Amino acid sequence: MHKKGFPKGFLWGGATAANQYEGAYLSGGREAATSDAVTAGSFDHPRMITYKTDDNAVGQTERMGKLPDGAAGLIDPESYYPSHAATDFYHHYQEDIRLFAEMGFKSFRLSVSWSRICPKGTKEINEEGLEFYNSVFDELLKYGIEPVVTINHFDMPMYLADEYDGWSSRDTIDNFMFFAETILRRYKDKVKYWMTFNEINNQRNVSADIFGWTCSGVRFSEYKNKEEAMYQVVHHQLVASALVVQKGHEINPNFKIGCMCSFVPVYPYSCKPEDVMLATECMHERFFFADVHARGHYSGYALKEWERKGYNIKMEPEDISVLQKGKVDFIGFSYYMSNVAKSDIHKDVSNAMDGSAEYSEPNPYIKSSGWGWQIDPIGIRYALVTLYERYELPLFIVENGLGAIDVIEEDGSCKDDYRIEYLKAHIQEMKKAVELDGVDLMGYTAWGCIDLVSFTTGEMKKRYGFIYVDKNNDGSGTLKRSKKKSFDWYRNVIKSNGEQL
Ligand code: BGP
Repeated sequence: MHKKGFPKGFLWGGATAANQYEGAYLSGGREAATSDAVTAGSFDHPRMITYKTDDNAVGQTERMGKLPDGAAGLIDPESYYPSHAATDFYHHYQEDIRLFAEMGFKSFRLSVSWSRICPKGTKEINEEGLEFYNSVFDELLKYGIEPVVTINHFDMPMYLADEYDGWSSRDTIDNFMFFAETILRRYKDKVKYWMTFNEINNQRNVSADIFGWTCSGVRFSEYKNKEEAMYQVVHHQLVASALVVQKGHEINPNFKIGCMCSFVPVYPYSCKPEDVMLATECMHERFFFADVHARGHYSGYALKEWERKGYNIKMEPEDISVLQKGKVDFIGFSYYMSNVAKSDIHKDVSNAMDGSAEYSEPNPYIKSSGWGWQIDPIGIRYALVTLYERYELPLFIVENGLGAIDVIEEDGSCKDDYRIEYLKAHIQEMKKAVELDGVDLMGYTAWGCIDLVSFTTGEMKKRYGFIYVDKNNDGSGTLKRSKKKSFDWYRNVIKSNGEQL
């Protein structure tokens, strides 16, 4: 019989990240992370990194002094840092999880802040930090919500960035493994779904320091060859990810451990063979990291790129077998937009935060969000089919959503029909991938299910949530939570297992 709809046990839910949601950045024994030194920005005003160790550094940085205890040296008193308080999940987790449960969430994606568990990133544990996440997991499990944990989402302890130059150093693998093993062991009976590094492939954008800095504690602009430095960092992370997969399965064979990549499909602008071939090359960039995670080795085009450009990526002899033995159980990915490649253009896109690249043109057939992200629901089906046919692994959409400015009416309501429309169109296409294309899809966690800080701009006004949080771009606000119109809509989607959209 032809089975219709989403599978039983489909993991509907929402997604967040500590650096954008948790706040309490110096409470409970936590120390500063790289993301805490990034100011708020806007669409046309890039976020600034206000900490550096090198006097001659260039880029969007300013010298604010040496790293002291806590964080004083990374703070510019004139600037606002949205991660410090964010929307304060730390003090609101019970209230927020109650609201997620009311929507019927089957899963909730969050990340563990490394510097809350190991304040300096070294092998010293902060018991209070472990206790915090323990309480969060208990609260989720109380309502039957599966935690989906990103081990590392865009932050690293400041101390490691300072002393080791972050992931440039091979020693960081060892420190990270200590942190990862600590949480894998501690929560082995509470958490089943894990992902290693959030959007590991975003770092490929070496023209904007924010990606390398937050993900890896490295400012690629300080390197003579930014791209080579990025590949070295990423090699260390890929090895660490493979070690986590192996260690995790040893700790609990039932763990499902995945990777997490940002997936922005690239279409050819036209049927001109040059456009088609360019799009194929651009897709190599998209696959680069997932290929290693899923197949356990670097693909031919990757090795050729290094050879052609004369890159010398340092590896230890055992790395090849580590990568091979640490293949992921599933592919987690974010999907927000698609892109097009046109062979006869080349633009400067340094600091572009709208997903555009030097070869891309706006797609004339689709609209964009207020932040220039091209809205393409069919692209989510294209992404699912492409990834599934390439890897034949279960897929998990762990981020998707519309960043928009919400208006609170006088009666306190928020009529976010545009968000409902966006999500509905994407879920419809996602359903086709399951029903028609036979994709093995584990779940769907909508990004920023409760309002949180935008990563690319640091704004509050770029909201994604079903739940509104009273907090403004300048940090003011009561933090009061209220339901948007999309709250009831999503509750019904989950209740009907995606049948009623
Ligand atoms: C992804 C990140 C998230 C999140 C999301 C939306 O790249 O994994 O952390 O922020 O994008 O982006 P933004 O917040 O910039 O709108």
